[in-house]
Amino acid sequence: MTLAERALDVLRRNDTGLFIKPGPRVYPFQWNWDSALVALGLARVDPGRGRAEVRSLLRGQWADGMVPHMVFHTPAPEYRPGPELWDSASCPGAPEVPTSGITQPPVLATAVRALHEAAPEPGFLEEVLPRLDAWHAWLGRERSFDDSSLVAIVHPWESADNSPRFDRALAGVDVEPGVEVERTDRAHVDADERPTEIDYRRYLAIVDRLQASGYRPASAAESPFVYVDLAFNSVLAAAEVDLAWLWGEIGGDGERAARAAERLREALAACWDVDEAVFHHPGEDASETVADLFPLYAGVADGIQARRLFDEALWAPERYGPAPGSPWAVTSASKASAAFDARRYWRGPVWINVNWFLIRGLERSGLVAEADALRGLTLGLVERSGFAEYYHPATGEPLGSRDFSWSAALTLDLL
Ligand code: 2M8
Repeated sequence: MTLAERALDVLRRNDTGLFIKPGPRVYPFQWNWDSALVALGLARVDPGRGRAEVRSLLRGQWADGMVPHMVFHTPAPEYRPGPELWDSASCPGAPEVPTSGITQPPVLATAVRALHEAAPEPGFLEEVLPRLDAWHAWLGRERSFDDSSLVAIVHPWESADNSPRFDRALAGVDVEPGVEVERTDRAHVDADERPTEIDYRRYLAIVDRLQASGYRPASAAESPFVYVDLAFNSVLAAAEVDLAWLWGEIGGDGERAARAAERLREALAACWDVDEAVFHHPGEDASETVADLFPLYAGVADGIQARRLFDEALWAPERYGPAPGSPWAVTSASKASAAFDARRYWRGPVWINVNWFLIRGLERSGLVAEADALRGLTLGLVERSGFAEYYHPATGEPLGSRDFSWSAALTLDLL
């Protein structure tokens, strides 16, 4: 089988009929940005199935516009925490299907654009654009945090959960001693590749506290965990650009999306650090994780910034790039960071979705040869090690789940 045939085969095997699960065993439910990235890859080979994925995710949308991070279409007692933890039925505005009460990086509008550009389906944009707009508007309304226009996340599960960039905010979350935590994840994946026990307890403690307000704290600042994630905001900025463009396709009103895109992009651009050659919150240290590179994906780096970011960070052997003895890039945390861990997920390993966002960002910044180099390296990794959830940067060893859907779907797009 060719690489493309193998990728499609993974998606077909992970297809439950209702949705495509992220991986065959570890992740039996529908996850938000997983399904969006899957739809985006399917735009290349089967746009009809891609649109079905968008529709199934939107079945989980709440009345206030939020599209949740997990949708529990069917029971899967082998994964904890599942619907019993979230108890969405007791929350006002929750949909009929059980879901989680938090969200995830909003890639969906970008996927809808890819599907539309591949093969427009009459009526599809009219059906989904108002719903995407409601989700993005909810983020701007409920998750505004300071005067910067950037939005906050209220749980690490809303982004790359185990990343060291969340450590400081997470350390402030109190956990009750002696509470038993059921770790179904470690039935399938080695413990040294997954979050630690204390971090898992903190994840559950945040859910517990958010639940008291039906997952709608009076403001993001009221949440036990709050973080302004540049990766999440860069995804949102690009999605607002795509949504405004999509509204234009049907002569609709893309004004809110266009204005939001402009504000977000301006705020991201203001995060440039001329000394470190990466983006981070002004007045704070760099996170030393790939989030510092993500504004590239939002297209906010000028020519000089993009060049420096590539040479001095993304491709620099001592930070995120290929190095002698560690040829696989981009590492999810900088190798120069004290928190770097080559095996533990989001704390160092290479991810196909991260590389995909950065390849798009390099293209957007006019660094086409550099984008090609990263594309070549990424495809070389899946060719060699299969469609893993993440990979060891030194050995290329597949880690986490095997036959991982977004790795397969994004391979289709990269090819
Ligand atoms: C991971 O998150 C879930 C919890 O939501 C887990 O650890 O069990 C993260 O990598 C997340 O970003 C991803 O969407 C999810 C499914 O692939 O797995």
